[in-house]
Amino acid sequence: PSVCVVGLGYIGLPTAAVIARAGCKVLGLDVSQKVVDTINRGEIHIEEVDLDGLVHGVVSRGLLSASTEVTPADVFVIAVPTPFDKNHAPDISYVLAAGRTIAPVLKQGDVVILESTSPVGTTEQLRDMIAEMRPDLKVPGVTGEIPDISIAYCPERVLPGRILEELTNNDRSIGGVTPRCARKALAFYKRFVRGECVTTDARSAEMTKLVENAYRDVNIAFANELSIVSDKMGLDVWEVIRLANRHPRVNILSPGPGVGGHCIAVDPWFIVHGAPEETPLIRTARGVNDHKMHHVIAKAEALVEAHPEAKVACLGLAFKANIDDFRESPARFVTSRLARKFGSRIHVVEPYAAELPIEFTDTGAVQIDIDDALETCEILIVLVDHDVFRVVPLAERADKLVYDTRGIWPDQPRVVREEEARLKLV
Ligand code: SAJ
Repeated sequence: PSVCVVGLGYIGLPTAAVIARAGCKVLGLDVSQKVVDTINRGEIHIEEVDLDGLVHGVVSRGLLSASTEVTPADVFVIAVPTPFDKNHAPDISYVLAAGRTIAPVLKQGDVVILESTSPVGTTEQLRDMIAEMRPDLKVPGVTGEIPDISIAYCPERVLPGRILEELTNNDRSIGGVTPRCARKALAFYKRFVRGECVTTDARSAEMTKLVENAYRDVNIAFANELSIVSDKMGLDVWEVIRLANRHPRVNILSPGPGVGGHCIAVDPWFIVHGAPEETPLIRTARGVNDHKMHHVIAKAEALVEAHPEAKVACLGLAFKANIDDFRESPARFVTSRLARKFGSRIHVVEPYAAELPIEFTDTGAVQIDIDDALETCEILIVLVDHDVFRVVPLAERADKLVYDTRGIWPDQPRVVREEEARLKLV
């Protein structure tokens, strides 16, 4: 079939490329002319492991092209952002705009699939909008008649940094507006997904996606709460978690400087917004994870203030390990706060960044590499668990004052806590 992927961002572009690799002719649709031009040159505008080679290959073989103008296709895959507003209410306007764009070119037999993370009921809203715009088409689930088109919800669940691998290997939930729609979408995903594809209804599939990320958020919140409790009790949270995880039915996640990225910190709100009275746990978990970042800022500031002569290295800006994605990153936020407060005392180590982000301009903070940091800085604040930091041997950091928010150096002498006791911080 010919496929149109609407939205060529972090999910849409890799998805379009993988579908093209499976032999389908794919048109990628995006509102940005710049993005369209980049892809048509066989280049990419986002960073993801191995994506550049794949896009270059499918574009040069004529399987993938990009445009700002929609043309008819057999399958439409919508992968546009669904942000939230300042009250944490989901904003599905990009989904509806995508629906408005494709509605005029829909024809009998077409399959429309929504992949964007969406509040429960969005796929049906999309269906209703298409029905309104195209009274000539029989849409599924409105009348008992056999519909002209199929509409389904199939969330992506890929992990940034492993997108291409997970796109093909992960299991997929495929939620049809009707069972027939689910079967049509299933036949499409079977073309390029090696994982198991499980069919369900659209609302269950929408909720499943939100639940997966809320589950992770709640579990990270548990770890983050433990880290704050352990601080207060003078315990090493990493040691406690390591030991607890030896229990066959316990698997605690890792504390960190807060939860970043564009999914885990956002999606739980879609559940809370849909059922505010029934979601105290999910809401509290969000609060715990947001609070953790401010706890880290306060501790780091106290440490830096207590050593006015010391040079400080902040290790990592990315939102998690081994990727060059700096959006919604607690590490970046913590470091920029320190840079604004302490200026040229702050040295930023981020091997995945060519230069410091814009908010560091005029702070006086400078970017250095890990070797310079180990040579010149007395305080090390670990904010991201990049492998390049993890492998620094104890001999090179034993005399440093370390605040390790990720627990990458379990063998580090417990200097910070002693400092804190002195500062009456705990
Ligand atoms: N984090 C911790 N401790 C942990 C695990 C993660 O502090 O033990 C932090 C990370 O450092 C990061 C944040 O949480 O700041 C999120 O990272 P992540 O690796 O948990 O997730 P994302 O945002 O990269 O991708 C998630 C994945 N969802 C789940 O694992 C349930 C991915 O499969 C989804 O496709 C993606 O969200 C998405 O697009 O929804």
